[in-house]
Amino acid sequence: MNRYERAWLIFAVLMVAAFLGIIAYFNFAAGLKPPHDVEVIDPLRVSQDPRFSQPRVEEVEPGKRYNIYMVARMWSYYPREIQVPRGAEVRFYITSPDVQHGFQVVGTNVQANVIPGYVTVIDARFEKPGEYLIVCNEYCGRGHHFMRAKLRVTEGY
Ligand SMILES: [Cu+2]
Repeated sequence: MNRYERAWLIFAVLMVAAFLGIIAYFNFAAGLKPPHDVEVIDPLRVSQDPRFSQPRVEEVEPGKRYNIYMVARMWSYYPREIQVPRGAEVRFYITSPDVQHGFQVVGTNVQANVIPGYVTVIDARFEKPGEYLIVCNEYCGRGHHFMRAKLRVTEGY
């Protein structure tokens, strides 16, 4: 075998080994895996789910823990305004009955895709009181740019 041919063959085999090694490392050693325990929901029956038939802020532990059930649809969020006290543990449950939306609380690191058929769960804590704009950052049709809501973080409970 030509020595260049042999060198390239060895190089290619080493590259494949390196790529498989990287995948194996992140899977087994670092434990990074694609999400596998995501709740599914029939997008046509979103309004029959008690959490989403009445989108709302639920006070789990006053001043400390809140669940927020939200529906993202063309082209609004429900509820349109939500309020939580600063520093509380906030868990968002969001779903979409129509197309994919992008839930983003501007000025924070809260941002996630909302995909019909799934319940998106996001944990957050807002330390700075004030009003935050919630937008849709995934183009979802003609009224996409109207799709927004408001988060108010209050000084205390
Ligand atoms: Cu949208």
